Order: sequence, then C-alpha cells, then structure tokens
Amino acid sequence: MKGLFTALMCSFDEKGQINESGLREIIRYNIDVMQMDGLYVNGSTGENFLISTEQKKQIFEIVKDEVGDQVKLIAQVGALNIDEAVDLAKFATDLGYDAISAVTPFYYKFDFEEIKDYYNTILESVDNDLIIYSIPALTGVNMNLEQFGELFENDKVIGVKFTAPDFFLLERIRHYFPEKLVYSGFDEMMLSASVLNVDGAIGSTFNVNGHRAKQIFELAQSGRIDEAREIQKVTNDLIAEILENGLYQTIKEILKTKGVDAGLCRKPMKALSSEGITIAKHIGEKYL
Ligand code: MN9
Repeated sequence: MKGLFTALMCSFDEKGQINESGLREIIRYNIDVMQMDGLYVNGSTGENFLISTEQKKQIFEIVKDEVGDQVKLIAQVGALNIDEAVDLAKFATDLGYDAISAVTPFYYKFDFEEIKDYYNTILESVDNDLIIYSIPALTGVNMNLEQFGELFENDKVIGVKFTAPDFFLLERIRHYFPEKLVYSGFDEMMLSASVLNVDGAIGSTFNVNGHRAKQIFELAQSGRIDEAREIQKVTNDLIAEILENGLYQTIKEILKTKGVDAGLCRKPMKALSSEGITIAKHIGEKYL
C-alpha cells in the first residue's frame, strides 16, 4: 500500500451524470501513462460530496471493473450519514477494494468521542483496513497527536491521509507510529512530507503531473534533495497556475488535451469560461 495514489477524478456530462467511458479513460491514463501505484476513489477530487449514493457505488464498480488487481485501490466512504458510510464501506469491501478511507465527520463540530464512534461504527461493520482522511482546512476538524494515537490503537486503522501544512504534527505521527501508513495529501508540499519519510502520497494533480510527483518522492527517498527541490519548484509553478484557474476544472481540461474524455465538474462547481479553457490548454502545453 506504499507509493503514489492518484486522487481519481470522475468524468461527468452536462447533466451531471457519470460518463462511464470517460471515467475509464481517466483510470487508464493514470495507470498506463502516469504509472501510479494506486487510485484513491471518491475523495474530494472525485467530487464525492456532490454526488448521490448510487453514483458513488457506480464509480466504485466501474473503477474495480477497469482496474482488477492491476494497482491498489482505496475507497473513500466517509459521509455525514453514518448509515451511508457503513453501506459504502461494505459495498467497496465486497468489490475487493484493498482498503477503505473515511473523511473525519464535518459540519456539526463533533467532539473527539463522536469522531471515534464514527470510525468504530464503520470498522465494526466491515472486514477491511481503514485510512483516516484528515483535511482540517475543508472539514474544520483538527485532531492532535494523542487523538490520532487513540484512533491508531485499533489495528484496522492502518494509516492516515494527512492533508495539512502542519509538519510538526506530521513528524510526530511518523515518529510515534512507524508501523502506520502516512500519506502526504498536499501535492505542493510533497517534498517536505517526503523528507519526513511518509509512505506515499495521494493527490489530485497526479492525474496529469504524476511523473514529476514520482520523481520528487523517489529522489527524496534516496536523499537527493537538491534535485527533488528543483522538480517540486516546477511542480509548484504548475500547481499555482492550476489553482488560479480553477483546480479540478483545469486538471480535467488538461486531461482532454491528452485525449482523455474527462468531462465536466458537477454543479455547483462552475464550468471554465472559454478564456479559462485557453489558459488550461496553455498550462498543459507549458508544463505537461
Ligand atoms: O487529495 C487533494 N486535495 C483536495 C488531495 O483536492 C482537497 C490535493 O491533491 C490538492 O488538490 C492539491 C492542490 O492543492 O494539493
């Protein structure tokens, strides 16, 4: 389960329905061209919080069908409706997903006991390993070292997708829990996380920039930091331009220039203007 996982995108049509052939093309591109070690399915980048339970299941099915056992698969099942989270966890486990992952429950400012109960409820219902998805900037949920430690006491909690700029906490987690899997979640901070010996990374920009991401990770692992920094610099020039133009929309537009039918984003995410499309194409030509 170590290595680089693409935070998989999904192709949607103008009506917001899943474009199955487009989704399959995104998957193939990530495996065959980007050479990713695995896919993280139905995370933020997959627009998970904008789609129905049925669509989530459909995506889990299509991905497993396309991938088989070619690369590792992680199913993000977290949801505010705990019954839905359990249902999705069972569904993905039955399909053969290598692990599940669940975002910390958000919106209602749950206390830690409630967060722990949420994870235990999901874990008691399935025979699968779980990776915590921590992304405080979007969820408002900040867990400290002791709280991560408490969740890690359950052997089925095998790791964390750490999407935060808190390198003090990341280093402490790495130090105290060497047996757990720690994934870097912010692509623009990947080198800093890699230096702290994370086991892998999960990222949206790997859909198009997977080669550089892999170089950064491997160079950092072999201690070639100067070279890794150069590649992180170019990567961050790219990410800055992508963020400026609209994160997921721009990645999809770049995928289209590679012949991948990445489709549109779901509402309320807006479509790129014609100027935005031109900018996206230029970004792709310049960096990819
Ligand atoms: O899953 C992604 N997080 C979100 C990881 O999209 C919320 C990251 O890959 C970011 O998209 C990326 C750009 O900030 O680092």
